[in-house]
Parts: sequence; C-alpha cells; structure tokens
Amino acid sequence: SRLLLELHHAVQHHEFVVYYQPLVRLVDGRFCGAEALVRWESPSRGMVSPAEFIPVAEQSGLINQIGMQVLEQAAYDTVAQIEKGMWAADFQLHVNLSARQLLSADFIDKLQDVLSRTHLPADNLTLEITESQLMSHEQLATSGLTKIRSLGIKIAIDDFGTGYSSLAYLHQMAFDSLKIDRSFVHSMTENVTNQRIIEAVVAMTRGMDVHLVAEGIETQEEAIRLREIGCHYAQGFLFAKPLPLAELPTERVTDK
Ligand code: G
Ligand code: G
Ligand code: MN
Ligand code: NA
Repeated sequence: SRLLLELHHAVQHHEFVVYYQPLVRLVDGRFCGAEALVRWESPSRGMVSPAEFIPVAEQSGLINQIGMQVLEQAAYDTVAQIEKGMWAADFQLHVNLSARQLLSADFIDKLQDVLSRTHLPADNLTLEITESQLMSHEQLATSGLTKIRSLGIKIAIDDFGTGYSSLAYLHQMAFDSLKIDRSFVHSMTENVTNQRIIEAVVAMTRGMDVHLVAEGIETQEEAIRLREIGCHYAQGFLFAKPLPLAELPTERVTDK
C-alpha cells in the first residue's frame, strides 16, 4: 500500500518524533516519569497519529525499526534531562513495545546496544506491553519479559483490564507495574462498577511488589478518588497531554 511505502521512507529518513506524557505520583503530584509516544511528521500527510500507522508497522515488521528509533531518541532525551537536573535521577522513562519486537530474535541485543550507546541506566527504563498482546503470545512473551528484567529494565502491563487475564496467570508473569486502562478510570466517579473494578485491582496487587498506574485521568475528582482507593501513580489530560520535550512542565523535580 501507499502508506506502507511512505512508512519505509519515513524509517530511512527518521521522520518520527517522540512526544512525552508525564506520569505523576498522586500523593504529592511529583512528575516522576513520562511515557514516550511516537508521532510521524510526514512531509506529505502532516502529523500522523500512531493509531493510524502502528498497526501497519506491526503487520509489516517495520515496528522493529520504528520501535528502536523511538527508544533511542527517548533514551538520549532522558539522559540529557537528568544531566541538566530537569528530571530526577530516578526518573522512569516508559516506552511502548509491540509483541512483534519482543518476539524478534535480536531484540535483546539491540536493547542492550541502545542502552550502552545512549548511557541510559537500565534502572531508568520501563517497557510497556499491552495485556492483550501478551495474552496472544503467552509462552514466548513470558520468556522475553524475563530476559528484559534480568537486564534491570522494568516491565509495565499496559491497558490492563481489557485482556481478561486471570489472577493465576498474573502471578506467574514477570512485571513491575500495571497500568489500569483508561476505560475504567473514565467516569469512575459516576459509574460505581468501574470504581469497584479498580478497587479489586488494588486489593489483588496488595501483597505484590507492583506499582499501580491509572491512565486517562481527566478530572481532579478522579485523582482524589484514586488516591483514596490506594492507587499511587497516574497519567492523563488532567496533568498534561502528550507534549514535545520542550513543552513539558519545566518545574524542576526534587527528591523529597
Ligand atoms: O499517543 P496516542 O494516544 O495517539 O497513541 C495511540 C496508541 O499508539 C497508544 O495505544 C500507544 O500505546 C501506541 N503507541 C504510541 N507510541 C508507540 C510506540 O513507540 N510503539 C508502539 N508499539 N506503540 C506506540
Ligand atoms: O495505549 P496507551 O496507554 O499507550 O495510549 C496512550 C494514549 O492515551 C495516548 O495516545 C494519549 O493521547 C491517550 N491519553 C492519555 N491521557 C488521556 C486522557 O486523560 N484521556 C484520554 N481520552 N486519552 C488519553
Ligand atoms: Mn502505553
Ligand atoms: Na494504555
């Protein structure tokens, strides 16, 4: 297709830019991390949303190259921000991963290569994979996640709650955080069922060493409620939409 041809060209000419959406600690509002979200600045199409081209990139395998370009750019940015004192030493950079990348034979080598070239400490990196992608590649994905974590990189399960994984399955997975899908957060203050689901996730992970992140927070009311329920981190338009690095909140973060 035409889109695929243009996407090939975009990979060769590095037409992708990385936007960032802050991750906030609910107890004090600290800007403690950010999710990298790719955009395609196409000369002919203008700014293209990942929702439009990620599926094509996944199908064609181009996601392997695009994913690495995003990771490398985000890693350089993060190292520079930490060096300038704009981001704290323990800042968490979150980068999305497709199952296709996790399943590719040289992924771990390329990952290590990016870390050593950019000097990003493994400690500062969290890779996100959606619950539904994990569910459809259970065996391979599980061993891939274990390898990633053995490098000191953290794993987040993205869009959690939409993939119907069982509690038993969850306990055998190797992950560090769960990102509660925004469909549960949205209108939770009016919809008791959604609130009960989030409470259940909090209860379920209580004995586990897991960070809970709520996605899609749009109102102060939702933030307050989530904090009361026991969810520690949040992301959403209430705090900031995905922004270019230069437009992110400039407030210096301090270790308290
Ligand atoms: O930023 P936006 O809401 O338009 O993102 C749409 C979707 O694209 C999200 O579900 C997000 O997970 C996905 N996405 C954004 N950036 C990347 C990326 O670098 N790699 C992968 N695999 N998916 C991404
Ligand atoms: O699937 P993933 O969680 O990676 O997707 C991130 C996407 O969610 C981004 O494209 C971003 O634009 C979108 N997003 C982030 N915060 C909000 C929010 O508060 N409300 C809505 N509706 N979408 C959001
Ligand atoms: Mn994500
Ligand atoms: Na998500």
